[in-house]
Amino acid sequence: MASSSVPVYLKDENLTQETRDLLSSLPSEKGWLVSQMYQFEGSWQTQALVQGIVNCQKHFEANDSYVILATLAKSGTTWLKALLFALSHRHKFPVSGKHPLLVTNPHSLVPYLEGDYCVSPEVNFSELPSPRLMQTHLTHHSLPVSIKSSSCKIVYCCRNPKDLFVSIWHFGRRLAPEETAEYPIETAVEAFCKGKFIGGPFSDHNPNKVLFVTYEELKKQTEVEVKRIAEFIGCGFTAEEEVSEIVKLCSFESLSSLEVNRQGKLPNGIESNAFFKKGKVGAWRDTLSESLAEVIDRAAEEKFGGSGLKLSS
Ligand code: PAP
Repeated sequence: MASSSVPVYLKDENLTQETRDLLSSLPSEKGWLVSQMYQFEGSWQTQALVQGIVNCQKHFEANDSYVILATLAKSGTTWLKALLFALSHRHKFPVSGKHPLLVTNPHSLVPYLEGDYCVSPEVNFSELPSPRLMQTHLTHHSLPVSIKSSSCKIVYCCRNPKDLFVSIWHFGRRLAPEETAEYPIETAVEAFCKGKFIGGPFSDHNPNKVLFVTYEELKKQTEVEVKRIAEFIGCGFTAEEEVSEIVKLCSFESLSSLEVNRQGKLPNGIESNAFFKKGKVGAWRDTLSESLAEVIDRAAEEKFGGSGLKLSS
């Protein structure tokens, strides 16, 4: 993979012999975004992410004060990172002051658990202010034991599969044009429906002790949902407090127009503006034909039908 903006978790460096041995025993397939994906504990990962998962499962110690944001990539991670940071630190950083979100990309304020562990097993989160916010794309099954056994909170956000696919598709083409060039959109939809994308499949992300949020509800009634999230993570709003300022600060329009999110790169090499494309529900219509949309709808119906979960747009 030649692109210079490729983040560390898509590269094949820093692999231990133990991980190399493990990888050689796993099912693998050519991927979109990366040349090879590996099926580890039921989901598809890059080599580096398998290393990161193994490292964090061994070494990460969550305690009750952690709040974990769990998502599939492109389901609203950046937005939720901004909201969780703004909510939980609002007394230290009032929206009216010099807010860190005005000068820092949300990804630099909330660490990416298995992504940080790709680089080294020695990751120190002790400097993070309390409550410690952490983000993961892992399924419940793969989470480090301490996350499951402690009383830390998990906020889980998901998104309708067509917008999710289209968001991944454009991100992938931007990040790794040479890899995705050989991958027509029809093949990518087929792979997506079979769960063959990094972090996939999209149906097996249902952890238990969680607050369940959807991108679509968050768009539709942002203030109501943001108050619900604040209550859940233990920093509910008083009757006098205004939620609208935080909602505005973390909105797509506000974050995507900030200099820090328009220019430059994150420490992992991804361009900061890659996380802000349209930020809309139903934007899949600009990319997917009706017939490809139906392919995803059918796959989603097979996975979610009968569960009561509605992710339509
Ligand atoms: P990640 O998992 O790689 O961090 P994630 O933030 O989940 O990505 O997804 C990016 C999507 O969220 C983009 O959607 P789109 O491709 O359909 O446009 C991006 O535009 C959208 N997004 C980013 N920030 C916000 C925000 N503040 N409000 C709403 N949507 C947002």
